[in-house]
Amino acid sequence: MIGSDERNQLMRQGWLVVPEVVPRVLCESVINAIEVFLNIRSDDPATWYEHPPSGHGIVPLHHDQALWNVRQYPAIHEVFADLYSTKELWVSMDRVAFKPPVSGWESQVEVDAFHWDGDPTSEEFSLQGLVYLRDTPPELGAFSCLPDIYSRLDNWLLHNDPKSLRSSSVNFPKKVIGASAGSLVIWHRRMPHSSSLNLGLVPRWVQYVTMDYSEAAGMQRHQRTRDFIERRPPAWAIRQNVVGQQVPEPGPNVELTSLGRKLVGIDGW
Ligand SMILES: O=C(O)CCC(=O)C(=O)O
Repeated sequence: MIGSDERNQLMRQGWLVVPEVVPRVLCESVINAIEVFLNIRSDDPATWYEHPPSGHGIVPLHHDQALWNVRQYPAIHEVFADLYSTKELWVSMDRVAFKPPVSGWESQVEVDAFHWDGDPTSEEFSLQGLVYLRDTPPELGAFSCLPDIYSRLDNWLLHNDPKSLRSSSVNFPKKVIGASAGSLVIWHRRMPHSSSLNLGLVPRWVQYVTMDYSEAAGMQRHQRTRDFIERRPPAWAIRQNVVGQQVPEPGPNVELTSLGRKLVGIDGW
């Protein structure tokens, strides 16, 4: 249960950690799906570096049953329902990430570029989130953000072009947010964010999950239902064309609970 204190904290500081929302067994199933997809082994470093890396270690997998079991896990919905003050939400069909410890590959990609995924000038209340699938201390490439820019964003935008974020971000303290397996890290869409270098000894594993008002602008029910049934990544993910993306994604049909059907948009609330 998220109370007004946590909601206020999220609004004020731009981020919130809800500890251990998802059971470890569900997290491990997602890790297993990533291992199968990438043909890697979590406990075998020799397999970690065979794939072309991308900034946060994005893995273009969206429709595995294990990912859906996390998305339709009731406690995740409860957290977002408390934050949005309505249970009538749709879940994102976002992907997962696998980021091995630094080993030279990180020099080829921009791993630390702070950004917004949407328009930072928008006043809309909209959240983003991820679940750490294993314990993720800060040095393990944890989520990072710039609360000082967030807290004075309107003023910052008056004096800065959003495109300058990359260069100006060096002047602001970076908050690196570690948490235990199953924890949900949520941030306001106006928070500049990134992930940090994995300076640990083991990979970082993440599933991106968020929710938004159902019927929110731009989110069409028939498109979502079709994406789900046809195992298609969301259109924005197809546009990004991450290496290894398959459209549609192969695999057996996903089973949804009655909550899951509502979170997709197949059934109404
Ligand atoms: O993976 C992370 O920690 C940050 C992800 C990110 O930057 C994003 O979702 O846009």
